[in-house]
Parts: sequence; C-alpha cells; structure tokens
Amino acid sequence: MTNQIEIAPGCRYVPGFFDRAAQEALIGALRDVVAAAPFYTPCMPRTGKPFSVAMTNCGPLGWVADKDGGYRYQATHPETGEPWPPIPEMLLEAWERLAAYPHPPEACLVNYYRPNAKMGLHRDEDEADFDASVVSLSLGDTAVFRVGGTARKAPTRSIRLASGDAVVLGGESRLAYHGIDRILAGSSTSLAGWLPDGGRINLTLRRVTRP
Ligand code: MD6
Ligand code: FE
Repeated sequence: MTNQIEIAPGCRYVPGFFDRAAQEALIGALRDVVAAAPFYTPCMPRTGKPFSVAMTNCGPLGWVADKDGGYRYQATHPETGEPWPPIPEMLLEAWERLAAYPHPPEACLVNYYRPNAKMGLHRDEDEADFDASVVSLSLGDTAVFRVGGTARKAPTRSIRLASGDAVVLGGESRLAYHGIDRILAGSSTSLAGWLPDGGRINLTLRRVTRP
C-alpha cells in the first residue's frame, strides 16, 4: 500500500490510495451506479431542511434521511423505489485492503458536493456493527476534512482530502466526530467530463448488520 498516516488512534489517512487510472475506472463504475440510482437531496430529520450534499447508494443497504423517518438504512432508493445497484468490484477490493474485516460491506453511501456544499460534524452511528471500520474514498475537488474525538467538544484537526485519497475510521476513532468544512472549488479536473459543476464525490463503505 501507499503510505498511511495515523492522524488519531484508529483514524488512518492514506493519500493517493487510487492513482489517476484507478480514479478514472471508479468514475466509470459510478456513472453506472448513478444511472441506476440517481442522486437525490435528502432532508434533515425534524427540521426538514435539505442537505447541501446530494446522495445515492450502492449495495444491499443504503443510508437515507428524511423529515419523518430519521436517519436509517433501507434496501431501496427513496425516490425510485428500486433496489440499490451492487457495489462495484473495485470498491469491494478497496474494502478488503483498507478495512481488514472478514465480511463484505453492505452499504456504500455516495455523497456529491457541489462547490458550496459542506457536511456538519457528525458520528457514523446508525450501524448495528461498530467492529468494522468505515472506509472513505474521495474523488474530484479537494475537501477540508475535520476529525475529532468521540465527544463533540474534543479537540479536532483538519486535513485536506484530494482525489484518490482514503480515510479509515476504526478502533478508537470509529465513533469520532468528523465533517467537511469546505470544498476547494476547481482544485481537480477528474470529475469534469461527467459532472459539469465539478465538485467532489465521497464514498463511504460500511458494514451495517452484525455478521
Ligand atoms: C466526506 N466523510 O468525506 C464525509 N464518515 O465527505 C464522512 O462522513 C466519513 O470520511 C465516516 C468515515 C469516514 C468519513
Ligand atoms: Fe461520516
């Protein structure tokens, strides 16, 4: 593997995990995912405020959010009602290399950030299994990623995630607060042939149920 940097206990940063050719292959696979399961804009539970990030999923389960149902996993796209398409093979391989967990991921959340989108500090805690890490992969524009501890008030540090970079949240950092402060618009051209606004795609691979 390329170099790995432990930025907090259990939080590994792997710059350049996917080289340019692998990023292009992944974008090709994601175009098929999005053709089957289009991006949609979820809304926050209770307030109904729309996310600034558009989302879709692949895998047997997908993470969804809406005003009345809250945050949860479900097997179908909330707008089309269709099952999510399968997780592309190269993402299953990335999980094997990065998660070191003996069962496959069940959900791959695909987040699309237009240049002004951001993601507030949150913990990934809607899964029944916290033994598996969450594996994150970035494509397109660089993002300022912030990660702290398991308490919201714990000190945080931020790193820039560029196209092809991976982050793994496991061990003591599995339930760490993290978020995206901002996108550095125009910092990458890797999505330009597909998404006319550019921006950034983040993929998170998760184990949801206990094996
Ligand atoms: C993002 N990432 O990079 C948001 N979650 O756009 C996440 O929310 C995330 O990077 C769990 C594990 C790693 C992550
Ligand atoms: Fe997250």
